[in-house]
Amino acid sequence: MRAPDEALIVIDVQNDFCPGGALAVAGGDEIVPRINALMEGFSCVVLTQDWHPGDHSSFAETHPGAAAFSQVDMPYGKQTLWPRHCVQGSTGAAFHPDVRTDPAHLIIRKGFRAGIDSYSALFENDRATPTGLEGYLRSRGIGRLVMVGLATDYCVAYSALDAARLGFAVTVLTEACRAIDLNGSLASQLGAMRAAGVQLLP
Ligand code: VGL
Ligand code: ZN
Repeated sequence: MRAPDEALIVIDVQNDFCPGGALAVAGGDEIVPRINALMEGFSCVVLTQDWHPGDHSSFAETHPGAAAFSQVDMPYGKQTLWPRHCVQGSTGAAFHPDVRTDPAHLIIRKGFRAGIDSYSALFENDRATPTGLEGYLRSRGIGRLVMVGLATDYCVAYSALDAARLGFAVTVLTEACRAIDLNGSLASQLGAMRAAGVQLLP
């Protein structure tokens, strides 16, 4: 059993990020057995769920003429446009059917405001609007986070970087994650995590 101040944070292991999904991450489903096994060892388990309204501003189709995987300027900075994914209540937004959800103590949803995306489990993409997860973790006495899930270079990396900035000790288990890898994003986000003191372990 891990120490009582350690939490497992399972990021966005949802159908749309798995093979066959709207924003499929290669091998996204391969990480499920390991994640299920990891849950056994933690006294705090949190799952996150990307949870967008149908007209979310991160969807390419919300911006007439814009291509998926291009970037637009939003009031909070640059935003990559994605294929429509993880629409609230859809099958794509559901957890992969093999992910164990019973051991989860908290399921936190993010990206539910139409005008702003939220890659991170802790802050929306303005890096300032909190999701509430920090308060939950601190009030449970959690100081150390182990992160796994999808995608390494987006929601996992943003979560890890925010958590490190808040002073949590953060470990990312890279082999229990899979990446989108858009224009070198995987290498650059692995570098950013290392530089921020995030421990990267297999
Ligand atoms: C994610 C892109 C858009 C992720 C979520 O979970 O990494 N990536 N929405
Ligand atoms: Zn999303």
